[in-house]
Amino acid sequence: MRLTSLYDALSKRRTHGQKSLAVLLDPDNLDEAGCRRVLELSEQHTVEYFFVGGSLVMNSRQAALIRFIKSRSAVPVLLFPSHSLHLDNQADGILLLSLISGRNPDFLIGQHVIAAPLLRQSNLQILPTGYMLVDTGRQTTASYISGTTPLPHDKPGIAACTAMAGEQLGLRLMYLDGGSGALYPVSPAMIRAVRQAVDVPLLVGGGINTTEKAHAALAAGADVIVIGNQIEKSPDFLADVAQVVRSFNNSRILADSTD
Ligand code: 1GP
Repeated sequence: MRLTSLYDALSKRRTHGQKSLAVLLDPDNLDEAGCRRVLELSEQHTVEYFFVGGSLVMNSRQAALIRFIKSRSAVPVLLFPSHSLHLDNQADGILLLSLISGRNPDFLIGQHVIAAPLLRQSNLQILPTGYMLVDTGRQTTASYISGTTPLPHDKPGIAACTAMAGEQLGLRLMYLDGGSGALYPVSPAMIRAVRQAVDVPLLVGGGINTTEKAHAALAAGADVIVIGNQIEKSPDFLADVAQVVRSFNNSRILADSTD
């Protein structure tokens, strides 16, 4: 399997220390007005990716949402599927998630076997992703639906070894996720431990609902922060968090030019 241009771009950004913002749009939660507002804001503030998905997605709503985004925005759309049926060729790519924090074979490999021939026929760029759910204070839809136990919040060492194993198995991205609407985000200590353990780009999401939490995740080593709920609730948060990412990237450019 050839690595894709979306992956190459992300990997290059990581090499240059450039951070990215991904906005998660859940077809089951978003109304048209909210989506319109998010798309308008993404014209003025840099959003690197739209992730589309959720744990209980209805396919017709997902297709309509992707069509809506693609008709109005040039930002790449990546599927963030919770099931092999959640494929859609209108998107640019797919986070092909293997739930490596869990021990449910269906989400480690089973769903992927079902999806493989469909993916082969599609034009979707494939981003093989080690997906790690982290305990963040309450059971999330993702851990309930997947029937898996999330990584303990205060055990960065387990997360680091899990990511290391995922990288050794050939996964090209790691995603630490507290789950949508997490009570608190993945800890900076865990992000740092995973960052030190692997070289691949690191995505972090779940419960990032303030600019301080966004900054903390980036400072600890996240390459991409993923935000869903808070932008759904209050679309203008997109502008605030994009500003945090921009200042991070500008300070890095400044540091490089004075080296
Ligand atoms: C969930 O990481 C994403 O899978 C986003 O979480 O909705 O809490 O921002 P939030």
